[in-house]
Amino acid sequence: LFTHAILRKPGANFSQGLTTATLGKPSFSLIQKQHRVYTQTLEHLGLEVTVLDPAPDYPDAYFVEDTAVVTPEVAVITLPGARARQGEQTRMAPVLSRFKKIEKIQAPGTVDGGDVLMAGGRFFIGISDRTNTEGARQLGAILETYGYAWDTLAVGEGLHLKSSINYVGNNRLILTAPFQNLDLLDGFDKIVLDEAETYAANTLWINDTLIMPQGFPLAREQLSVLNLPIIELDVSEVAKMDGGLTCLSLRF
Ligand code: CIR
Repeated sequence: LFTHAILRKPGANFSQGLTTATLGKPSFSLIQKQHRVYTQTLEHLGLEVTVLDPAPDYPDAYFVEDTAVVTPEVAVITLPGARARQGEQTRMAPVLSRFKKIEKIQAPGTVDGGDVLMAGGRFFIGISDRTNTEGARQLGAILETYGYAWDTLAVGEGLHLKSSINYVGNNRLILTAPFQNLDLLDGFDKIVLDEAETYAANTLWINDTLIMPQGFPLAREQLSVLNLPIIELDVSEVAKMDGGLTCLSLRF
């Protein structure tokens, strides 16, 4: 059960963050509204939410998920793989240290939290343009000391592992087609997304409620077999910056 979440508000310069998306010009007032609704949704689900102020030097800093990997026992402060984002993690460390014991990824290792998936008590670490094998090795070594099993897998397309795979409870993954036949994921039940709806892979499972991005009817139908409440949120402006629902919070 998650009891806490940490978020950071997007700042007025958020559109200067990194992006490869070609979805148009993002609106500050609209992302502020979408971020508020997201915050309220987590509060309604019973989480105690800490909302940090924007970090003006880091336009991507509201994607807090990338700065840490939080387990019940420990918060591992990452070293984000994008040079422009290195430094966000040092802002997060003191905040998380109020809640958890802290460990840190060290250069030349890099890890973005968006590449780290916890599924059924074990960890999958995506190797991507952001997370390198040395970062994965360091993270895995820390997780092992707390009794967790871990594996790496290649992210391939998409920014982060969790752009393409997420855990939705009850031994089930929601994922895009390229990941469906991986031996490593054999033991899981899978919801495989339609090619037109791959963005819905970034669905957030919180205390047996599913929060999914708005506007993916096939994915919604597929998820309905889980018999969990589903909340759809509009994150159009977040998507324009290559982000999604999971990126906007650290949950623990
Ligand atoms: C970046 O490129 O780093 C940001 N614009 C988006 C980060 C999204 N984070 C995530 O998927 N965990």
